[in-house]
Amino acid sequence: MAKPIVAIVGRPNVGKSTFFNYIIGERVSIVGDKPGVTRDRVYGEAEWRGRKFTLVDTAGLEPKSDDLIITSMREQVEIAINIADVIIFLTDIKAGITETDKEIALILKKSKKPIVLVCNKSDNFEQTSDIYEFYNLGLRRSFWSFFSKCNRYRRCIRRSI
Ligand SMILES: Nc1nc2c(ncn2[C@@H]2O[C@H](COP(=O)(O)OP(=O)(O)O)[C@@H](O)[C@H]2O)c(=O)[nH]1
Ligand SMILES: [Mg+2]
Repeated sequence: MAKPIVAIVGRPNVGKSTFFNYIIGERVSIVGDKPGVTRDRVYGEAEWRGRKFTLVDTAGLEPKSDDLIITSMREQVEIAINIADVIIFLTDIKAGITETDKEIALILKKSKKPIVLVCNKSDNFEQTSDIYEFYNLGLRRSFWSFFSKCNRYRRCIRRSI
């Protein structure tokens, strides 16, 4: 069987590249403080409990306005839906749901692909109750997980994938 493809989608600056690098275990993808630093898709090979998969960090060019961000994200999500077997939808628990997140959720819902919704930047335990807001995205049949570059939630994400 061909290796499954897992694509990471999400608006700029939610931490896609950081997450990708963590799973791949090397600093392949570019991480930055400014939105949109990854210019193209970056592919990496990953393995978890003997299951190999290809992880894709998607991005786009640097959109300046909210409208352009939404257009570029839409493209990114469509590409992910076309190429991936599983899609990781990364959101930022500190920022909460934004218009772009809602747009992405709408497109993902229409696809029949399995979705793993990740509330990233869950840096401390108190923040995890903010996850309830994400029910408003309507992704009820998806898997849910927390992630933070700095704590134990790193573990549970691999189980979800
Ligand atoms: N506090 C916090 N910051 C994070 C976390 N993950 C990523 N970041 C920061 O968020 C910024 C954007 O990260 P990046 O991976 O480039 O986001 P991308 O645009 O979605 O690929 C960087 O400054 C990261 O260090 C996290 O779990 N917690
Ligand atoms: Mg990036």
